[in-house]
Amino acid sequence: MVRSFATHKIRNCEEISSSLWDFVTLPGQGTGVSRKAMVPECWECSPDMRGYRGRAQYQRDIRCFGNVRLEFKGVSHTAEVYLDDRLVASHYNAYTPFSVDLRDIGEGEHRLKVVVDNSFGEASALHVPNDYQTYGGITRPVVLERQGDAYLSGMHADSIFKDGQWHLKIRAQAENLSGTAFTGKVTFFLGERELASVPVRAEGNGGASVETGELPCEEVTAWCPENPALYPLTAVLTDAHEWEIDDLIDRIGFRRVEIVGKGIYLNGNRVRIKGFCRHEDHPQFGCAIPYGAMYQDLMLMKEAGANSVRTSHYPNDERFLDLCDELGILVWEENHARGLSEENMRNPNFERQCEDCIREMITAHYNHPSIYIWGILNECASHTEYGRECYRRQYELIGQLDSTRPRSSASCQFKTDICFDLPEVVSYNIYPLWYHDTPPGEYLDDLYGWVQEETEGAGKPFLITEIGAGAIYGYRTPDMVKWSEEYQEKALEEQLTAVLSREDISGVYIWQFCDCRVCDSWFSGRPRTMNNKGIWDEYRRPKLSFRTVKRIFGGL
Ligand code: ADA
Repeated sequence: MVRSFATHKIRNCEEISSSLWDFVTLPGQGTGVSRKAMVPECWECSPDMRGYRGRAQYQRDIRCFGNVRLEFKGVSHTAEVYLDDRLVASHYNAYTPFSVDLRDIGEGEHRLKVVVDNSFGEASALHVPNDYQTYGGITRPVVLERQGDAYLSGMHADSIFKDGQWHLKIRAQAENLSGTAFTGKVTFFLGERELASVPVRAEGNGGASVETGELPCEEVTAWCPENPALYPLTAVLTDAHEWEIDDLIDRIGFRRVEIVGKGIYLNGNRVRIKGFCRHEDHPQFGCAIPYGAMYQDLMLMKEAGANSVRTSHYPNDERFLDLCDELGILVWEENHARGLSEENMRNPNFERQCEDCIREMITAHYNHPSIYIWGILNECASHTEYGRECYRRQYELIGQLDSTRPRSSASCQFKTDICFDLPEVVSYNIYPLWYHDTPPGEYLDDLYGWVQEETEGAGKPFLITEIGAGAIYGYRTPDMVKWSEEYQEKALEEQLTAVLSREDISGVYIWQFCDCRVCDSWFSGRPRTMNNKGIWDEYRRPKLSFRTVKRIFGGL
């Protein structure tokens, strides 16, 4: 499945993943592999591809004709797409979707090849050896669609509360694949109810956007964690003959996120974040986590009493966000970056790859009510002038793409961050009792005081976006030493109490939900070549600290 609901009734679309494709490793790396492979997958999860870093090719035949659109929800990390040996698309970044329009395809079988590369190097500024694994493969679903001469390529909706009721303001984009002008209209429905109809005209081989006014929506229920009410929003494209030629179905929630003083507010109620940072990682599936396993992760978080998840450190699978919408779990979603130094940020590909990721993330995920904030550049060089200019440009781009959500960035630059004038929310990753033994309350007061007295982050909401400690699952000892489950539980007790006892602080994300694979080169500081700060281990077995987190978060 591609989403947790059907995104079209008129458009002919078919998921061509969830199937075996032909697979072969490409020359240049060890002995070759040539066999069938499951799509989606991470190739490292197959016995003959453990640790493979390089290029490989997936191939299958597709039967199609006319105008065809291929959408890849995620390929890790660089893709080249060929149809009948002609390069038709390429894309960088495992965590964002991309698509290609193919015109006037002749009737019959066509050969689809996807060359995938998960190697590191100068061309990859964001996928670098890091404290998480970069896998290889077609890791998310692939969709094949039939297009007419014109189709709807996107739709964003803003819910607005005014004059005592909810309104909806919708923007949609139409694409014209023919050489002559297209005229028609776009009709919007909330559920079965027609909201508005807007004329559209797109020049040949061009596009056109349409926008409604603020449409009153009586009798709708606000989306909130306690009652995550969702509504299908449909756009139907009709041509000059009134024929319905395409449609687009998304799902929305009526809610508003506001910053008032030091508070983050949802529908007028102050939010207190109690969350987990989560990598898309699993010992059997890598980052290609099946839908059911995503659901189980979220149910474990709810059992612990969490109300939010941080997609550390990249945009997540759309199906996971669908589940957060349905389960009422608030999401901090962020672009792809972790711990990149100024030198890394000076990679000539860095800025373009970051901005592409931001555009693709917001374009694809805009309508998810569960996303309450956009994050950027986790622990990058926000303490240098060069780094600050990158932060400034990326915050500015987010503001252009979405003016409805606050922005932030998880900083680790203790008392040296120079970017707090830029975001709406100030966020920090801190590890008292792990990387240093300062008492959490003392460390927090010192840092918070500096932000309030010395920076332009004063008076803004303040989030702890990472706090935690490591524990090897099963390592039990009364000695209360680091890496024991007992020590992790004790550290988290003090850390979470320190954060949540300070009413001014808007909340906390525990690093991290479960243990995850890290790159081989990180083995020295990471026993098992894993990041072991999970409250659950990689098989989602709870460590001792789960009971303490559950008590403090107010779990079931
Ligand atoms: C940083 C980083 C995380 C993880 C964490 C740790 O805060 O943002 O990705 O590496 O440190 O485990 O030390």
